[in-house]
Amino acid sequence: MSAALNPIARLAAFGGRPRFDRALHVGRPNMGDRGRYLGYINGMLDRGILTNYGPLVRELETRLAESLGVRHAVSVCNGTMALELGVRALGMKGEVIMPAFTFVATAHALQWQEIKPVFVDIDPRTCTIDPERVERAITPRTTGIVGVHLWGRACDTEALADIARRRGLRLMYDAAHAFGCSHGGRLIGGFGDCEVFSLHATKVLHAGEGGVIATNDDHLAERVRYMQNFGFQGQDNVVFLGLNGKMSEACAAMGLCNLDSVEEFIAANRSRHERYRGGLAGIPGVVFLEYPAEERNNYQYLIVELEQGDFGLSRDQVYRLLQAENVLSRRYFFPGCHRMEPYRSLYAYPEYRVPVTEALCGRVLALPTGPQMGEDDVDGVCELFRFFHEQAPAIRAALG
Ligand code: T4K
Repeated sequence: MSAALNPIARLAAFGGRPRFDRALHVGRPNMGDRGRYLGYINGMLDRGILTNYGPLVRELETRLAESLGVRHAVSVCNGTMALELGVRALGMKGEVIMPAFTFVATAHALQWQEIKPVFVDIDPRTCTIDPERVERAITPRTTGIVGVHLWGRACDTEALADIARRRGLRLMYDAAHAFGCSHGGRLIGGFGDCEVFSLHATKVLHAGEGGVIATNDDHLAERVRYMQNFGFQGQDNVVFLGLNGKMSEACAAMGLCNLDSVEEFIAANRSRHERYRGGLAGIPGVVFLEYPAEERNNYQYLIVELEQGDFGLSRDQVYRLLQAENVLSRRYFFPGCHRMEPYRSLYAYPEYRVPVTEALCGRVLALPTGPQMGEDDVDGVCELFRFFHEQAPAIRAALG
């Protein structure tokens, strides 16, 4: 197979025609039934209710709360806003402990409110925040912990709940990647004080833009609801400092339409995951990120780690070679929040404090997956990896 590929890939690796004639993206939106979507939109236009907690937003919230098995699913305009509202409604301030290895929105949601994000390392087995490091990072100024269920793999919720209870801290989860994932047989959504989902276009369930705060705490849900609507309780009564964090009806229409099809998206993701696993098996230096077999996952992210010594090329070399082949992989989440502004300038985080994060940041690649990818596409990406490995000395020499 790789012999047949060789002429094309060799040319591409050195500036010829790419292996794929269209770009393969990470994060192409999953799309539900177009007719159903247009039905929701037509209903919205007929009613003339475009926002301010309309019927589509209400229906989405009800269905999400049912799907997640929680009492409240409060919709907002995006996942970052959901994080900010959660942090604020929980009364976090001072310092909050979170992993350095996440999308930067998790950190921004804290810093935007002048809370210091205290970055700690991750557990290499799960790539989620390491509870032992959390315990060691607590100071008198610490008010909370934000865990991130990275790529849908759950945090050690038991250990974190224990720390939060013993030390009197609030506990929130960034579950942006984790819709439809479980932990200990329980769906993610009901852990901690609240869990926050992103419904961004790149997520397994999306509304174009959107976010959700899931909680079983009636009081917290009420606070978040008021805060995301300028602090209004009723028509004239403002009870909190608030802002405009509302989800629009058009976004809710997209969310409802996709919720109808989310199990199909997950099934498609899973079949690509299995195909990649087979196609990449046995290539030295390619470590395939597995999801625990006993838990549910949405398989929205297809992650590999590259060990340069065994593979023969660095992650960054492979990233660029793939780009030349029209495979637009992503280095999620390079280089780690601690190395981004404003954190790099504001706080000093010597590398040794997050060594697992540092190592992973240099090795990780997210590959295109999902319904956009045919089986041939997956096979083609795997062939490229095999070819890059086999030709690594020649490629290294050519790249200089
Ligand atoms: N917490 C975590 C752990 C997160 O990962 C995120 C977001 C958040 C919080 C915040 O949630 P939101 O506020 O976003 O709801 C993307 C997404 O913008 C972001 O939502 C996501 N995580 C992050 C992991 O990835 P970029 O800058 O990498 O996205 P971008 O625009 O390059 O899109 C990725 C690819 O998707 C593109 O190559 C093309 C494709 N794409 C994208 C969009 C938006 C499409 O084909 N169509 C589209 O409409 O951040």
